Amino acid sequence: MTENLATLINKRGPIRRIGVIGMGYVGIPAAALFADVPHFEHVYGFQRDSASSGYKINMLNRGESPLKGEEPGLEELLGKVVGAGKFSCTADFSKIAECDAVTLAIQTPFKDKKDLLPDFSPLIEGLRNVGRHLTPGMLVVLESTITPGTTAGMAREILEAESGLVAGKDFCLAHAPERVMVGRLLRNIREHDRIVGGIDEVSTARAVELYSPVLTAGTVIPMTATAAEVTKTAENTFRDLQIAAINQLALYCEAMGINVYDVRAGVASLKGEGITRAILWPGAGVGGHCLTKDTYHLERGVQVLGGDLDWPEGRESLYTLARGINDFMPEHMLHLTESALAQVGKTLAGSKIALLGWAFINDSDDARNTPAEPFRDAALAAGAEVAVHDPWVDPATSPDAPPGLSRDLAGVLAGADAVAVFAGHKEYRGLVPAEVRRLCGCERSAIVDGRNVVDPDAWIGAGFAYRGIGRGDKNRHALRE
Ligand code: SAJ
Repeated sequence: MTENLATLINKRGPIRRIGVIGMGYVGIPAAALFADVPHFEHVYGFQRDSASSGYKINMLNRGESPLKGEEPGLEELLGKVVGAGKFSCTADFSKIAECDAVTLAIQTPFKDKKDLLPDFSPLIEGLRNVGRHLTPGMLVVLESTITPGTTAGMAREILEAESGLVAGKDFCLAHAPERVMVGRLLRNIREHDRIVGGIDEVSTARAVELYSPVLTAGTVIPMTATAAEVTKTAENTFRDLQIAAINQLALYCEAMGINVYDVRAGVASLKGEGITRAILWPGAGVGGHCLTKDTYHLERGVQVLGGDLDWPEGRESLYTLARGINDFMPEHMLHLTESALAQVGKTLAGSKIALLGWAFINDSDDARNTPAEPFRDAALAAGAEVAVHDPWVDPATSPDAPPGLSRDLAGVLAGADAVAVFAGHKEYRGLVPAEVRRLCGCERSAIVDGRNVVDPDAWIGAGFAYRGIGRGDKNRHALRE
């Protein structure tokens, strides 16, 4: 099997031309970094010319980044590689045939988390496009986070069916999961170690050849494709678990009348060899395209690959339990809002809530699966009016923007009975209680801090009813005149 493949690779020679399918938060920085490697001749960014995303093609070919949030160095790098003629974006997928290596960075959301059904339709379409133009000796890499077993299973089948070629004999196939975070995309790709897993050794080696030149600080960690899939889904599942642990503790601290941040600092102070307390930060919930679904990819992987799992039938897994805790936090924010409104003699019904921060993460335009959405929906269902403000999420272009999203803070605060902070944007860290009170224009208003961005004493002192996640030491305060 692999001799044939090894011969094909030797005949083809070193990787020179690369294709990246999916011009999003993962594909754009990856393509730009590949194009910046001196010995890679050209990189195609493949993007469907769709109504919602087609605009990216011309922007990228002008060397402009369609990503709104702050992405240090990305615009400059795009300008450089487009200017040098090393990167171009196209909707002509037939150019895949010119490539030595093609990567797929396509969203893999879940259709139904309860039944663990992922929506692989965008990925399948991408794989079909690759399969149609696959040539012997080419390398195909899945960068999307996927259910363990997908690379050697569904992906291989589609590529073989579309191309008539055989993976591991006629072409290389691997998984090299992305590990990027918005706001530091280039740095993450350059500096994080890169997990690379082929369906066989030749595929792994070819993928190592592709990624090594891009890394400045990280190293490539080779393994099998399935181990790479489990590594990625597990690292996000563990992060979600760590966040659930501190969120549960925050709920306990509120009930016990103490400050979770004191406790967190205390727990984090225990250091020494072998002792690391990866204690994270509590908050209004977990959003994004990763932590909200990767647990389910891992759980599904066990179903797909794990024949003889020794675990009591029907007993919930620790990981999905953690998902449940993090999904509860927006509801908890509503309970805190209700309690604060009651302290100023109001109810959810008939009140106006100013929701500050629609993005799922600080100082970013990324609002995928934002925890602010279930809060807004529940508050509306309870008869409240909800006005949403976010300085980053663009109402005009963001596919995740809620109706009425505004960048006019004064307008959103006008008449607000309660202010609920869902994202820790820097714009909210400087809010002045007296100014907010003036803008709200109400006799009494409430502030509910889901990201620990405000100083409770300052707001209590200004006559607000204050509530904060984990702030049991302040949530039972008396109202000030
Ligand atoms: N969050 C908390 N408390 C924390 C950290 C995060 O409530 O202490 C919340 C955030 O507010 C956000 C959500 O969790 O709503 C996710 O935040 P994140 O910082 O995990 O951001 P992601 O989802 O973009 O990044 C994660 C990272 N995974 C790990 O660190 C294991 C990143 O490295 C991955 O590349 C990314 O998922 C991904 O693409 O998989």
